Amino acid sequence: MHTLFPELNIFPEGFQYFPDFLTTEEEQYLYHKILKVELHTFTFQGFEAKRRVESFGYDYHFDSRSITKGREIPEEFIFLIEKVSQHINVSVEKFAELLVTEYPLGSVINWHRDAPPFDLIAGISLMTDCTFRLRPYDKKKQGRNSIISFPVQRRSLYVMQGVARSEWEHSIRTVKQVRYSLTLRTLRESRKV
Ligand SMILES: O=C(O)CCC(=O)C(=O)O
Repeated sequence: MHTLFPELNIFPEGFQYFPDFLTTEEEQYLYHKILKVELHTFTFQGFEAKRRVESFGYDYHFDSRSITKGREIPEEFIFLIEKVSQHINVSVEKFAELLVTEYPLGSVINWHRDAPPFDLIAGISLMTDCTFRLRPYDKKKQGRNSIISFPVQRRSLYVMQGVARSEWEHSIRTVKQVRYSLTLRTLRESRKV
């Protein structure tokens, strides 16, 4: 496993980090494709977040915690799915959803576990680094010393599954420059619609 701190392996089981996953050319290509995606402000229970999103493949509805089939994943992102698939040895067909997110200057993503219908999460970061944080989901295990905070660099890939996905939650600290992420998700077997 390639991690930023290979000698320390600070991550919970099921979290992997791969710096320099994209080439600079691939990052630029994807950035220009993202600019063509019609993003909308993320809202949750009536509150508007600063970040803007669009999903393909499946759409997750936060209020009902359910998914419906979405628009097809655009052709220009397929090479990315193939690259991730090869890198982590998960078949292309398993990647059911692509979420495109723009984090404007000063935006965050607060502590959360990923949406229940999804299983493996693969996150690709573009245009700037961010500070990513993990902490136990169980409130009794939370505390200052339980937070793992580390840089997630532009052009990197992280993968969350297993314990890191189910027993930990994650957040991203305020971004200092506009960040984009492409999140690929597989579906839990029981959630296929
Ligand atoms: O932008 C990222 O890398 C994290 C995305 C995320 O956690 C989410 O959309 O739930």
